[in-house]
Amino acid sequence: MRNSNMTLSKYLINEISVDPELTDLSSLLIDVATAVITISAMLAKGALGGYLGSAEVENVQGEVQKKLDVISNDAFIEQCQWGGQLAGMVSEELELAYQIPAEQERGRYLLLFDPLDGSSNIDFNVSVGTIFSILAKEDNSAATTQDFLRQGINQVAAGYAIYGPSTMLVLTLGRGTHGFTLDRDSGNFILTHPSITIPEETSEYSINTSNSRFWEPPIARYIAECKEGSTGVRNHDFNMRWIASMVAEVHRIILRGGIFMYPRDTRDPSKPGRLRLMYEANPMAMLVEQAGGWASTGRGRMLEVEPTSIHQRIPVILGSKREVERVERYHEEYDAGTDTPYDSPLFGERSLYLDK
Ligand code: AFP
Repeated sequence: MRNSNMTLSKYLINEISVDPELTDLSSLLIDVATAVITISAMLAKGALGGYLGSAEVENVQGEVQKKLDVISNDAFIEQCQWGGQLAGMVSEELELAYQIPAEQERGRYLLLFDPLDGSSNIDFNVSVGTIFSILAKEDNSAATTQDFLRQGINQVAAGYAIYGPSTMLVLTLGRGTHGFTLDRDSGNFILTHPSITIPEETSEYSINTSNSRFWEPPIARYIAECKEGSTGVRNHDFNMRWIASMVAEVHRIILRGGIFMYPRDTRDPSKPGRLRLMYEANPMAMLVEQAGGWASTGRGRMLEVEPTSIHQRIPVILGSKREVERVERYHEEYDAGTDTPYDSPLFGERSLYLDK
């Protein structure tokens, strides 16, 4: 599978030979990869780097930023703004869209990113990641907020970096999902996982079950059935994983199958989900679809959601196709009132899970 000669640069040169229009996009992706290497180096230092702990400020989401959230955000902006490919950027860490400095050449691409996803894990040396999405404008005029508000199907590239025992960049330009591993000796990303395919079926689910009392009935039904395993309607046992780092979760799922859910819940009616559409859900949805999986809100294809704001939250259900489709079906049946009463012991008190 591994081709030690296929660096990210060579891979992109191949892509350009198929479509010469990809030249600027490829340059931008090289800048993104350089930012990833910078972040990876800082993370690898751990406590020795002096970067751990809180920055003691809140971001636009009302979350207390870690020092590394701030540093990673700066690294991304610094590395990507000077190449002349970008019209603007959106980051989880910035309230407003970032404008390319006036003296700087602009391009027509828009970069949206979460510089450090799962940062609550950093202090404990657990895998974290970076997620990014790239859109294209018609021209290279300065980006307005409206320019970013495009459905995920318009993404021209998407990817994530996972900072684990090794650092990997997983990427799609719309022609499959491919994984590159950072060779720390040469500083190159090497294509180690070409054309990743997510197994269609799975026996593994990922969800934060501490939120179960806030779930909607279709999710409660799905999880109850998984938990019953071979004694219930699914007829086989399931396993569960929850790392609280979406990148790590998605990475495992695209390599060995599974379903990831951060569904809508009733904790805070003003928030229809926890994850952000533009720089978390959409890029992951593109990667997952390009790997043969499916990504949904539970009530529709993620990539077709019409965005309303750059920091919009959305319910996320993604991974192995058949499982995600099953969860979509449970939503459909519930919404139509045609879901059959569930006779699991967990549903003995059906009102536990269903609207009263
Ligand atoms: P941050 O980007 O703020 O670190 O949040 C990470 C995340 O949004 C996502 O990676 C996880 O799936 C989720 O949080 C875990 O959150 P819970 O603590 O609610 O399980």
